[in-house]
Amino acid sequence: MSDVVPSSDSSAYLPAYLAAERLRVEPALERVVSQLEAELEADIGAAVRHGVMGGGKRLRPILCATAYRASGGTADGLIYPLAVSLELIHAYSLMHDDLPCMDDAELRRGRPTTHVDHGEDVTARAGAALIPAAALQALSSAAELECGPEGGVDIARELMEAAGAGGMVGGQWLDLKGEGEALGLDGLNGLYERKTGALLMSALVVGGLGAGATDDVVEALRRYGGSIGLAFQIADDLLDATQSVETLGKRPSDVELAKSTYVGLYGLKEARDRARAHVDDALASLSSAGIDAPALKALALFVVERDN
Ligand code: GRG
Repeated sequence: MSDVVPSSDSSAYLPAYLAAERLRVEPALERVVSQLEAELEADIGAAVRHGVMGGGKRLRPILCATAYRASGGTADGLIYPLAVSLELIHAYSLMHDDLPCMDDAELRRGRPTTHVDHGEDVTARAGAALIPAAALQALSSAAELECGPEGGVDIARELMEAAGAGGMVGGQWLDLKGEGEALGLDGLNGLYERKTGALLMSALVVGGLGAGATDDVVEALRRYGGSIGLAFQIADDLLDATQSVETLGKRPSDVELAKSTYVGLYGLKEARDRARAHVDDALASLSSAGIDAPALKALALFVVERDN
């Protein structure tokens, strides 16, 4: 099993890989958003467009498509419609996370948050519309990929479980409850695994399932996803503590929200070391299943070395 990227040790190709991937993700997202705009009231559709099409790294669909190829998938044109179902859930989560009843954020991806431009009630409805849209998108694109009825259900279940109470929603709940409290390592890891890690992990698993990968490969992708999920959120803590509002394009910061973070627990150096150790675990998971995927290796490093 291998993917299209020649080598993982050169840092030069990753930006080109990410840019090429985004060029495939954006049109697939545009198709879904246009269809939703046609179905929804104009104000809700406009908020959906703001929340989904406003930039972002597109890491989850890129991980999904990369895992698909690493698992032997070859229908390259058909994986992006499936991969964007992950981004629809991610976009809704950011729209709702930024609402005044949650993090009350005014800036995201360098722009006013969706509710600042479109209002709270419209943003709440637009975000909710993205949840069933994501499930339907996963089911219809799994059918196009000829995953079979069971494969489609497995994919949709994976996505919805990751998004649900045992995953992202549950993690967000812990996050909100934990504001102003000093969480220890176990509390913080449990929160991060659910709030951020579950959806990142499911991006990998959905890619593997889309390719009809063996159980061993899917489980290795799951372990890889779990490790990079933690590394990603620790890197987020590091960025939050070290980068300007302009670089990050978001406000408020964790400190302003009185959140527990790895930086608060361990300081910058140890937090960085711990993030890198999770990347090593992710790479070991790939090796253990014989997955030779330079792009997945490079993406694991990107997760901790990114600057926004
Ligand atoms: C009902 C309690 C309840 C929750 C609803 C709002 C919500 C569900 C979940 C929020 C989950 C959340 C905001 C997790 C943060 C994940 C995270 C680190 C986001 C930043 O991801 P990037 O860096 O963003 O990939 P870009 O902008 O690049 O897409």
